[in-house]
Amino acid sequence: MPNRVIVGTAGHIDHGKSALVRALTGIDPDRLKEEKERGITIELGFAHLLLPSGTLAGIIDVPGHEKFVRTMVAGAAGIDIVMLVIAADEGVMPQTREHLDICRLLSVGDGLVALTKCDKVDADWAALQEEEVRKFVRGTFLSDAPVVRVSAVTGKGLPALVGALDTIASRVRGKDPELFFRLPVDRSFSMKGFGTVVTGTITGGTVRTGDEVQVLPGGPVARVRGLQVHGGPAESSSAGTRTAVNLQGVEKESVPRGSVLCHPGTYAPTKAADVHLEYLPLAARPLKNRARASFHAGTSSSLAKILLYGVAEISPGGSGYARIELDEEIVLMGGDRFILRGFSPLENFGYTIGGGRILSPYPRRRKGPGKAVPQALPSLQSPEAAVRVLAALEEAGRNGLGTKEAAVIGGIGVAAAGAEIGRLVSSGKVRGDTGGGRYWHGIALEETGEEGIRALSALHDRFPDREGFLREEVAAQFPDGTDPEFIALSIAGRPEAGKAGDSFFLPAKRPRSVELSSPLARAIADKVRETGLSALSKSELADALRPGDRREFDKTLEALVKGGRVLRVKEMLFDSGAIGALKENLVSYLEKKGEITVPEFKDLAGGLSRKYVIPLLEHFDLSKVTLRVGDKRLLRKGK
Ligand SMILES: Nc1nc2c(ncn2[C@@H]2O[C@H](COP(=O)(O)OP(=O)(O)OP(=O)(O)O)[C@@H](O)[C@H]2O)c(=O)[nH]1
Ligand SMILES: [Mg+2]
Repeated sequence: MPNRVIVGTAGHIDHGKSALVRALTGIDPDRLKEEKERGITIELGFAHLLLPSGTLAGIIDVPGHEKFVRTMVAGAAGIDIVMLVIAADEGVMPQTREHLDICRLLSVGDGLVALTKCDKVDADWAALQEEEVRKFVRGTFLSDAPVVRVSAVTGKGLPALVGALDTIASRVRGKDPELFFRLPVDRSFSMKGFGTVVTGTITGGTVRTGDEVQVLPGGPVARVRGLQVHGGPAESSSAGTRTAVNLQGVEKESVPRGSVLCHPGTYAPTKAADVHLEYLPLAARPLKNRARASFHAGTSSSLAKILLYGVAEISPGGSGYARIELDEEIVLMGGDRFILRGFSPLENFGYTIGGGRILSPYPRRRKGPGKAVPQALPSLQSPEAAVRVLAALEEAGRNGLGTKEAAVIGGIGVAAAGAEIGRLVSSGKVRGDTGGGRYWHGIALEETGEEGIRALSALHDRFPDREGFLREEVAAQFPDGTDPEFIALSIAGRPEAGKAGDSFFLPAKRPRSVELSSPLARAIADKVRETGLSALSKSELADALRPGDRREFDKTLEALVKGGRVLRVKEMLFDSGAIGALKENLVSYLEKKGEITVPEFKDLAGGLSRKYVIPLLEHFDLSKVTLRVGDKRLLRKGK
């Protein structure tokens, strides 16, 4: 596979972007009749160019008209290299600026300036314009970029332009093929005999012929019937490649521009995101909290409300953290760039006011966002994936995160997310549930643990007779549907809580424990010991002792059974000391003789009546001392 890059044009209307693409590639990017008639670009145009080094450059030609900036943003979203086209006769114009701002905000990494129409000016003028251009790009990512003088009419300078593109292409860092597959659709049409075809630049992962793909937001699942890459059929296509996908089972109307193709169960569309945004210096007024703007990411856009964190407004040229609330669902990933455009209801076009970076596409629900900057947001900007994943878990709070969501928020592949989470679990900063499907930050664990203790305490107050409460009962005390397993996990780590079987309790709040050294307890224990192996039932014991308070007697007896002083076998109450001694005799008998019959056991127990003999033997079977074979007992292995 040759190395691939995506080159996008940018620049003011009529400065010669499309003419330059045609001169470079022989392909006319203006396909529409209306474009040819009016001599302007309306839709995105596509071409490709094989660079001398063998790198294949996909070219996206954008419109320069100020009414079509929205289309330009969609085109610029996937590009690696910008070719900023400035006509030598006109120089820098409003959309030259706006397009450069957009490329900068979209974090386009590299590019060059094509100073075109040089056939229309003399060399002195061209030199003067070149100087102006250098001043113009100062301080931006193009400050050291080549400025190449060209003419699409005479072809002068084109080889130098191709050479400069090749040099830049060689240092482009490709898009990540480990990410979940995603293709923001920039064109959708139907082709006779093929059905629906969509095109776009794959921004992550790989798609193959035969794959099931989901159209988001809200679209159907379809099958990939075929792929085309730069005019030829392909079995698969990966991140960074312009690709045409022939889809089976969907109409073109259900895959419009702005929708996203992905594999089912990977990305989820969202109506909110936490972001870091930059507000452009040319804006006329400060950006106010709750301002409305149009939001553009990938090839999609939506009207949005901007809720500022920590400040009431951002001055022109400033930046800050914000929650974006979208009117329509969009597919977003951590690290995605976006553009904000102002709009005035009186005109049908807007102007670029800023942009920035998605920090979390699945932000936490917050009461009254706009108060303070959430602690984890700055960490979500970190270049370190480990820091971002930990911050994503902190943000997720008690909802926790699965590995897939962590990958989408962290902007990394799912294998990398799994590895980062594994390291965080080993370091003790993060805990997972037993199935390993969900993970929580230590802070969430701590907070939920505290709330769990309060819930347990309230349950003890309401049900003073209960010894403990199941995790589901504790979970029901939480206002939202917090995962009971997570609640159990968080309470289990608390020193103030105890656990018996499946129940949690607060030792301090359990029903007042019965005093095992009370006179009544001693009387019961003594009586049981006296009767030895000829055990009494509870009512016989009560008759013998005649306790004043029958309820107290019941409680005390239960406590003695629970505490292990009295052994209950089939409603008969034995002294556990006596049973222990009998067990020792039995074991040494079996060690010597190998087996024991019922009559032999009766003798061993000192001629005990059959009423006790059978239940006791069964007790030893059940407690895995003996093994019954026919009418004999053998010693269990390991005893
Ligand atoms: N003399 C001369 N004319 C040029 C050159 N490049 C483009 N033109 C002319 O400039 C006009 C606009 O060129 P386009 O390529 O359509 O400009 P564009 O930047 O694509 O315009 P939009 O897509 O509408 O923003 C056309 O009439 C071209 O023939 C050049 O290098 N020299
Ligand atoms: Mg054009």
